[in-house]
Amino acid sequence: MKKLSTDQIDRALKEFPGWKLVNDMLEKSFTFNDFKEAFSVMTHIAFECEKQDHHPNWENVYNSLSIKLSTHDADGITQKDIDLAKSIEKIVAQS
Ligand code: HBI
Repeated sequence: MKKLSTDQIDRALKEFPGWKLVNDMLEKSFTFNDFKEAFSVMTHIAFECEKQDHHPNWENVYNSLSIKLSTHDADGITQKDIDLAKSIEKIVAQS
């Protein structure tokens, strides 16, 4: 899978606000009402990750969830990271 250029990433990120490119990773933090909601969203995301065979670096502290995406095989950002970020936005919007 080919690494995306910064321009390509910037263009893709225009579609969904809040994601930042930091140290070659896409990252965004979310805050939920409580731990149960955060963990429920994480569970939905986890199943989507399995479908896409693409997995985040993530940290959950009570009702907060921070997600970082990169493609290990490409050592940078690929379309797989953009696609997963889109799916995460959809899942969070439905929570
Ligand atoms: N998840 N973020 C991320 N990056 C990868 O390169 C990756 C993955 N999940 C599974 C996966 N690659 C498989 O294709 C194997 O390379 C482990």
